[in-house]
Amino acid sequence: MWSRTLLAFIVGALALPVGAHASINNGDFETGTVSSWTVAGSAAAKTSAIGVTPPAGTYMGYIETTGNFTALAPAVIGSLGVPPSQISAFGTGAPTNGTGMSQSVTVAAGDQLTFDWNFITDELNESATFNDFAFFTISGSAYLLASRNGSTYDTASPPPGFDGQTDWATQTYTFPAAGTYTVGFGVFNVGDAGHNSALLLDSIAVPEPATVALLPLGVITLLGRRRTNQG
Ligand SMILES: [Ca+2]
Ligand SMILES: [Ca+2]
Ligand SMILES: [Ca+2]
Repeated sequence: MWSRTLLAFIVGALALPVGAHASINNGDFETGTVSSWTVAGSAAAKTSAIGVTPPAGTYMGYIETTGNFTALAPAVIGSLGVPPSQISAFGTGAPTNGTGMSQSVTVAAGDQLTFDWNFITDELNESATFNDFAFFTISGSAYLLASRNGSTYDTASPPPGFDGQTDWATQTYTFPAAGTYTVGFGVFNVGDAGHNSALLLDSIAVPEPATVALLPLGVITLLGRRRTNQG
């Protein structure tokens, strides 16, 4: 009797719908590509061969400011769907070219986006005029992650072609309301189109809601009651 009830409870718990919740696709880049992401500019999945070790797995995302496949700022900003004024405020000068990468995700109120990022730049021994920067976007809003002039850098063993890196950091964002949001990332040259800067990304995710994690506690509680009743 009890065991059947318990079994029914466990099966029921496992079958509980997660709700209107979708995860980020290919947020760990372990496909070895940037599939599932909408790209404006130059993006790729990279390995530790570039001189920076990804925080998880073999691959990390890479978007850059300089090179033949980058895009002009208006195209990148348009792709990310944010007001240009928000972006120009980050760089103390007009952004020229770079890359944006985005995808949409459906979340519940209170869900949290988390990701690991590292900004690497070749601008550190150039004029401060060239204030390259990186940011993330949530639908119509942009948030600065790092800039040439506004961040501190580890210059001990820079990846080839760059002067330094911020090193990996974890960023979070809590969605205030349920809905479908565009999650985006961008990186821009400022002042000219030379001297590369790149934003490295990994483990971009919206973890499962906390209610799912609590379910095993319910099972443990029920087991505890069962023992009490028998004793
Ligand atoms: Ca990875
Ligand atoms: Ca340099
Ligand atoms: Ca630059």
